Amino acid sequence: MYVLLPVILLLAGCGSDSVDNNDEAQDENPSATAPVIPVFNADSAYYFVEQQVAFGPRVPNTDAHIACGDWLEENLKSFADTVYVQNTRLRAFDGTVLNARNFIGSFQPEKRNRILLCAHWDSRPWADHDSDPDNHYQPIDGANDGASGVGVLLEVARLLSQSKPDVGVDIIFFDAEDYGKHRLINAPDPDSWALGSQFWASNPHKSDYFARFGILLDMVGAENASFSHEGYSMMYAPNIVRKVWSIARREGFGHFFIDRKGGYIIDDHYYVNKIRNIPVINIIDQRENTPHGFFDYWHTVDDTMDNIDKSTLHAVGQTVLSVVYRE
Ligand code: AHN
Ligand code: ZN
Repeated sequence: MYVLLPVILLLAGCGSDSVDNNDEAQDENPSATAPVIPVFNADSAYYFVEQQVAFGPRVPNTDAHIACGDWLEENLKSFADTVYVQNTRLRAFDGTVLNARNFIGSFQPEKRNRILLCAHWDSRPWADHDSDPDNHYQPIDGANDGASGVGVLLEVARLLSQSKPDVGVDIIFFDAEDYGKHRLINAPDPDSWALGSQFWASNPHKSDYFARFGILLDMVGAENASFSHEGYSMMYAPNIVRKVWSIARREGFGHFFIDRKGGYIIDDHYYVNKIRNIPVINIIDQRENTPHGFFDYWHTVDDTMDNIDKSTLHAVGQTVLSVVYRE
């Protein structure tokens, strides 16, 4: 009997959620000035990823895209102090007019000192890097490419609603990032990616909007992810890259956050840097052993829940929280 009791207590301990753990951490904190950093719940983040994928591919101008957008807005409203929705039409490289929505969730909007966190929520209409040519015009689930970054940020949003950091935070879910030029269609390429962030950068939700710095999450859910120093991040915000990577290493995530030079990726952060002059870095999974430089299933029909790894979501989510709550 006396053997069973500790087991039961242990199980009860496992069942308590991150909020309870948090309170304990606060009680035990020996220093009054050290920030209390919430515990990132990777199960919760994983579930947010799963729910997005369950709508089907979030390709602009489809029912799944509308339904997932409505779901995102509802979730963001449950966590943020203020939610802005930008509803607009954007012209894709092939002439298609995309009905697009950017969602902006503001936390402590009265604060002047702000940090921007962002990810894209749409998924690519074409698996143009699939090994099977029959799939080259099939849409992708985008579990990693799209849903992972949003899932991590929804969990960050949930935790922000429970305890306030010293800084204000804006979480932006950009639309129409992944409608860039199809590999096999002959068309002009420049600026065909990241249409939602290009729109927001030219038309921010508040005309005088500024954030001290920003972090973009792109493909943060694959097994053995490798986050190297992305080129434009180093060009526009080298000190932010160094800060984030050093916090990640201190948190024990040095195997994901590698101190190595990565490639230059045209992504949402590029336009926010270039057009809005806000230093934004990209935490993006770059590989040295694949033909395109990204994870194995990039822009293939295998970018599914089967290839989402909770330990990667956890490393990125906990790192972002540590950055935010230390500011
Ligand atoms: C280019 O391939 C030019 N940019 C990649 C940005 C991207 C696509 N991120 C996810 N999907
Ligand atoms: Zn993509």
